[in-house]
Amino acid sequence: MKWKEKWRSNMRTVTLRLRQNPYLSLTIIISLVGRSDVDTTSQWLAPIVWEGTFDLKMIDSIYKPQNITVATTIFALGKYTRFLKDLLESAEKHFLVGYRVHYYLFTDLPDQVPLVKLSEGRKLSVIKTESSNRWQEISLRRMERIEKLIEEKLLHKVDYMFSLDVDSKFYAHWGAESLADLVGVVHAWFFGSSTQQFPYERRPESQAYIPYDEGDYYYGGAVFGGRPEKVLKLVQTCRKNLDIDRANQIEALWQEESHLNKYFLYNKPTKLLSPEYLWDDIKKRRSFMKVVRFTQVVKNYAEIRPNH
Ligand code: UD2
Repeated sequence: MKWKEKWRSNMRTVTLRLRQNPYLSLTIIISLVGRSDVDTTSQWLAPIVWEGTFDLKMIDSIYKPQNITVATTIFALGKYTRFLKDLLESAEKHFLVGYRVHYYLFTDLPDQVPLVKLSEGRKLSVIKTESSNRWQEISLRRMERIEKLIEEKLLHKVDYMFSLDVDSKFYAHWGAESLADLVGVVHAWFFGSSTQQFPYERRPESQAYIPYDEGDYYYGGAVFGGRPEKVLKLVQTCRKNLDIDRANQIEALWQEESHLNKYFLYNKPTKLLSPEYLWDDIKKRRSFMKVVRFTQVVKNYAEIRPNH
């Protein structure tokens, strides 16, 4: 259908719906019209989730009756425990509200886990974890720890899962529209950049190597998810490649994020979350950002990391 015909037909639907229900929310109107200012599908036809591209009522009517459980892994080692209160409190307000969520919290300091009131159907388990004196090691070892957790506790027991960076906060709705077999988030700083500008690992000696003439998106390491069996393949592959790199005494430019990008290049995510799902507090908000759902909070790297 040509765009003009599509536009006319969309407008007819909007007018009709408005007549039927004048209180129809702006979100639904936008979702009928769609988004023309951003790509809403990848080249392999995976949806890219933006405000205005989904009908939440319909999505909830699909997932709610299934009574799904979503596991969520969070690592808070050393001084990063200070981010837990804000992250968990804001998650209870915005993250998969109305769904069963099981937070798995990895920390070396269980005493510093704040008491946050969780809604019905939601729980939190603390997993005591050894820290390291290198932040790079803390960040990249998440892969093997998630691998072990999936094998021991999540496989065939939960429906979906996410891994989230702890130095973050929810500001708006993040719901079941984010669920799929394999989910990646488009990195806020590289959305719209050319693939040559992506900070992929470019040294062929690393298992995370991606040549300059390849690539499609640059994904943030702070958020990934999907069905446990799909995420297991992802974390297993990244862990193995991180082990090979370690044996060869090379560390990829952005640690596990580089390996994640390599994995997603050859094992495409079935759903991409737009930068609404991983913004950065220090980044100026752009016009295509109708909403910021989840964002990295500002932190003083020199003060907070064990090494800098
Ligand atoms: C980027 C990525 C991050 C990861 C990292 C790897 C985004 C937005 N961020 O973040 O996901 O890929 O690069 O280099 O995509 N942590 C601790 N204690 C520490 C250090 C780290 O618990 O002392 C954990 C914590 O969960 C934190 C995560 O590791 O959220 C990533 O570390 P970071 O936030 O310092 O890394 P950053 O901001 O460079």
